[in-house]
Amino acid sequence: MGIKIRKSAIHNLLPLFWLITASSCEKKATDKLLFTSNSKKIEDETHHFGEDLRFEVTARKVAFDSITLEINDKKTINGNALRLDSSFAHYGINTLESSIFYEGGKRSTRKLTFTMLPAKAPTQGSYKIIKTFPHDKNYFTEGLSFQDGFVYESTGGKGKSKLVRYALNATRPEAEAKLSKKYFGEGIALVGDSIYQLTYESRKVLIYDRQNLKRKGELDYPPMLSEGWGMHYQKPYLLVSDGSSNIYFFDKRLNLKHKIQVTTDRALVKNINELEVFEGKIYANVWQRPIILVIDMDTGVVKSEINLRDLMTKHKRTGVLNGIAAYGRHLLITGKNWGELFEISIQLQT
Ligand SMILES: [Ca+2]
Repeated sequence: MGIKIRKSAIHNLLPLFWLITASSCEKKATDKLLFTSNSKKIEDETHHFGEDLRFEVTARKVAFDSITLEINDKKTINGNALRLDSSFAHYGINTLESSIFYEGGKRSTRKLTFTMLPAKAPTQGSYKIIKTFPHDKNYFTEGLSFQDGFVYESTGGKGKSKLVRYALNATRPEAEAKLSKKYFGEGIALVGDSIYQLTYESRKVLIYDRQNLKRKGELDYPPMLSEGWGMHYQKPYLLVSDGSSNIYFFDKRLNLKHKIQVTTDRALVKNINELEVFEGKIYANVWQRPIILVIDMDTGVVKSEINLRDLMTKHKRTGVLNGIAAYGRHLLITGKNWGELFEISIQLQT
């Protein structure tokens, strides 16, 4: 039941609301008259480590005493310029709060964001098909893992979502768990004796026994995750993507430990999807693009990009690439409703 408020009570509250709104609007307007700054330029431009970030203020009508800058709640400096350093800034979106002190202790604060990108462009990696295995065309692939001779796959679709386990080369699963209609299966991670499965919009991680694929628990999504897309377990972290540029690092109970933002020299990369950690780097699909990104696990910087467009064209694959699993020194890759699962080797330039 909703909370009922008498009309007269709302009337009594209105003048106070107007007062607060009016006074904060007035203050902002006054601040604008008092100071102008290059905040828009800071927000629009991209920034790099080793460069200076300069917050330029012009005072109008008043004389200001001093400025402090606070970056990512990590570093405060007195003054209007600082050299960008990895001890307090990171690749992706950073926050900057400026405080301008004027007329004997009065303060005007402004919050803005600035974007840090790496200077170096990703190198172009290449691949070679080693072997082709069958893949069930009915699988709307959302997550792929491989361990001890078996492929683990999560498939999506309302009423069609499943978690399946099959031997490489097999066309039928030897174990499967169907999801109820309310769940849309997404990325999976093999976590010891368990399998974690993300769901798209239901905000639940479903937990299974790895041997028999029986459900044995679930976890709620923490608030910072917008949706569940890709997942991988790299001890001690569960890596999770949610369709943004972020890759979150959680513990096994979904407590956030840290996150990275995926960047190239040109921009933040959105729609990070299925994940796999392979040879110390994160390999990620980008939704609706025929590429695999090779991402530095500490910084989020895309080191290399592998374009698989010709593989898709050659095999007339229209469903998007969305499965990556480490397979010894090679990768297994597939896509939504593809008839094949490809074993590929990767060559990266350094
Ligand atoms: Ca994977």
